[in-house]
Amino acid sequence: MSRYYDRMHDNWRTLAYRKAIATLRRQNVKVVTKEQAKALPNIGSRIAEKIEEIALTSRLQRLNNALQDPRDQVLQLFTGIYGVGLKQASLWVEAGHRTLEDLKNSPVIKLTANQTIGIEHYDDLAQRIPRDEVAEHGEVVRNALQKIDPSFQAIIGGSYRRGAANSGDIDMIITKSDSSAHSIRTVVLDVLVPTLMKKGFLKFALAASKSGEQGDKWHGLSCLLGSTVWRRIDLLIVPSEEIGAALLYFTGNDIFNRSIRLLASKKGLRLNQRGLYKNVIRGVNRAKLTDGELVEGKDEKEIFRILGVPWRAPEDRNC
Ligand code: DCP
Ligand code: MG
Ligand code: MN
Repeated sequence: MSRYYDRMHDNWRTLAYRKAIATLRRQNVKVVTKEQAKALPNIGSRIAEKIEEIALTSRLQRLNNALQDPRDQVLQLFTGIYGVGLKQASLWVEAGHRTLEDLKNSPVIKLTANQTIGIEHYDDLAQRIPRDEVAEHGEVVRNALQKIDPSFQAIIGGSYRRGAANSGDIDMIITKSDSSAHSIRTVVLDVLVPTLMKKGFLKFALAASKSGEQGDKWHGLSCLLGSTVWRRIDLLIVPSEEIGAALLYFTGNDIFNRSIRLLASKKGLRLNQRGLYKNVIRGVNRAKLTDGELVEGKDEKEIFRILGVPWRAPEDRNC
């Protein structure tokens, strides 16, 4: 169900199921009845009923229906295109489109550059990336970067840093000691990316969907020499002052990040991908009124210590 809702870009339900799954994983006795399930954290009555159905019948009717409904199947196909949301997908379905070919050949649809690439590489981008291959992509980036300037560091973050056997994308955290975001950005965007494009490793720059943080990230597609499979890669530009907070943020997972941020805010602190701040003035509903003063940004372990949270290795952050 979580994967189904994720494909439908229903973030709220995806998260609800992921939290319930995490709770179930922690149990050491089989959960069979809905009452048993409902008594556990992060499991509401709707999910509890589904748990009981699965425990008793080894299947889930709601999921079978969802996977068999033809309209849902087309929606899943279309929302599976990189950069296509539920709204866009629904409009295409309403207009009578059923296949990727329909979209490509339609005389009226104007696909964006991202969507065109998303369709051309649909199967590649739907696959998870084996851990060894993530490491190889990281190695290509690191070697190119250190050839430009040996004092650069390139760390693979995201699910890879959490020890995952496979990843959805490659998250490369790029930093250099005593360096500003501006100086790192200049090297990454003006030298590293063009070099790797020319080498044929980087294939395509995806237009960022959200502006704002835009300048500190490069989203694109990469492909190992001798392979034909294109992968999603993020280059994250991090000044040395912020490397601890950035490592924390870009290691995730997203649920862990939410919890630790909430914990910080309950202690009157604020944590984001740049640092841990104090004396943040908040108004109603914890709305932030001032940025506050930086307490720690450089050292990941130090951020845990100041928050009073025992150190959690990246492998233990799969919430
Ligand atoms: N992140 C977050 N909240 C989000 C998106 C991302 O806190 N809404 C943080 C935590 C993630 C990290 O950024 O671990 C990298 O984002 P990814 O989307 O690449 O997620 P992962 O690397 O964790 O998983 P995947 O293997 O699917 O890439
Ligand atoms: Mg990732
Ligand atoms: Mn990513």
